[in-house]
Formats: sequence, C-alpha cells, structure tokens
Amino acid sequence: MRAELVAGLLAPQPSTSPKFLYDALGSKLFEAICELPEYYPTRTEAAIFDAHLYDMARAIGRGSTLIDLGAGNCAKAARMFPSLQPLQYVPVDISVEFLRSAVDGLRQQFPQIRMTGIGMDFSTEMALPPAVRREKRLFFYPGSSIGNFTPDEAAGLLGRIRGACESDGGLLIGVDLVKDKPILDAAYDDGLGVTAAFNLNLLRHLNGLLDADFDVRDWRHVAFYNEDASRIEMHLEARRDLTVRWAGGERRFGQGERIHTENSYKYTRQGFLQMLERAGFGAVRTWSDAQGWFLVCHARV
Ligand code: AVJ
Repeated sequence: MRAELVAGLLAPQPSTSPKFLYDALGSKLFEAICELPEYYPTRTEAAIFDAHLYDMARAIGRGSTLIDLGAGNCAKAARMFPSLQPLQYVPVDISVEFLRSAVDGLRQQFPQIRMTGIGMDFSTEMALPPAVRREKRLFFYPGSSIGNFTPDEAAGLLGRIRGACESDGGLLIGVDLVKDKPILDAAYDDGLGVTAAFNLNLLRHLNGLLDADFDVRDWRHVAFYNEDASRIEMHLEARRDLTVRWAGGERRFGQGERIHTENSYKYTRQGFLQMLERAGFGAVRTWSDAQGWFLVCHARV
C-alpha cells in the first residue's frame, strides 16, 4: 500500500487511488455529500429503488443469495430484504470490521436470512468462500461505484461478476448517466465545500499512512466534468511551490501542479447495456428517473 501510494505521488502525472479518500472522516464526509442538494446520485437512485422495489423483486424472484459489493453500513440492501426475501445475505467490503456491527444489527432484525460478511477487495478478484451459496446469486452494486473504474476495468469487473454466477445468477447495479456539464460540475464542487473537504481530507489520511507532511491549506480542490472522457475528474492543486516530505522520500510540486485523486465515469444507457452484453450477461431490465439522470439495471446471466 505504501509502495503503491509513493509510486503514484512520484509519477510524472501524480495520482492516488480513490480508495484512499475513505478513512473514518472521509467516510463521514462522503455521507454528508450524499445529503447535499447538488449531489443528485444518491437521492435519485433511492427514489428509483423506492418506486420500483416490488417490480424489481418480481423480476429477480425470491430466495436469492444477495451479494452486496461495497456494502458499507448495509442500509441499501437491507431496504430490499422485505420485498426480495433473500435466503442468504453476503455483504462484501474491504474492511470486515466496518461490516460487523451493521451485520449484527441486521441478524436481530432478519433472523431468517443467513448472513455471511466478507472482507475482500473485489476490484482485483472475486474469490468467494464456500460458505456462499452458489444458487441464485444476485450481485448488488449500487451507488454508481462502478464509475470509479475506467471502462476497461469496469468491463473486467462485470466479467468477473458474470463468472461468479451460475446459470440462475444476476446483477442489480446502479449507474450514473451522462448529463449536462453544469449539473455534473456542481455535484462534485458543491457550494458548501463538503466535496472539497472530502478531497482535501485525503492529504490528512496520507500524512497518517506515509508519515508525510502535507499541509491541507497549501492545496485546492479542483473537480470538473471532462466531456471527452465522459468522466468527472477530481484533483488537488498546489496553491504555491512546495515540497512534501514523507518517511523515505519527498517530491516538489510547482504552483498549479495537481494530484489526480478520483475519476467518476458517466455512461449512456446504450453504452452501459453494451458493456453488460460484452461481459456475458443476457436479458436486462432497466429502471430510471423521469429526468433520465440515473439508471438501475437487472441483468440476468
Ligand atoms: C462513491 C464513487 C459513487 O463518484 O459520485 C462523490 C464518490 N466523489 N463525490 C461518485 C464521490 C466525490 C462517488 N462514488
């Protein structure tokens, strides 16, 4: 992890993986982002799920093995339990610790659902232990988290999900769609500065991880929609010439030089359906909001 971070910081175009945005404070700041008027994805996706929950459950069928990728506090999946009635719930997250308290609470509430929490970085491999039923696997990947991957990486992940399904498996996924640039720009550069704090907090996290001396006040949040690449880019830009030192190394940053901290790809409906098909999925049903801002897909094997 240290090696990965340092290599990113020393690269000609410095970058860090978006996973480093989520230390304890970063996760709280992301929760705050989800409440912002400018940040439409969370609210729009929740409204789609609320409006079509029973239609989705009918398309999926009861008794699934619900595998929740990046489950976090498990809240999104738990809202589907009454309509979906899964046989087994498998929350997956990088940190099992984070899952444990959420899963303990859910066990009390839904004693009839078998729960198996898994700590795994599913972005690199989909190695599910034998305790996970093979029958009727439904992978659940909401929140447009798929947007953090490049289209090539996303296609690879979808292919691995497809590979972990038997003939009765499927995927329920939320994807943010391409829309007018001003709406996208505002969603990632809000008036209150919460997204700026979320981005800048990365530097505090790096100070802890690398024993580095980033001064948050020397950096500026930069986020914009890159229309050619169909992605939001988040960067941290040096406000002045400076040198950052960490245990075993250092780097000079000139004023205006940037660290690329996140991409958030946006898809067209057609483009995403094509990617599902290329990954080997068959019949797809989709649900969207009236403005066509966000898409939820159920893809069968
Ligand atoms: C958690 C990756 C879906 O890309 O919209 C929000 C992260 N970054 N504001 C997104 C994020 C800045 C979010 N995802």
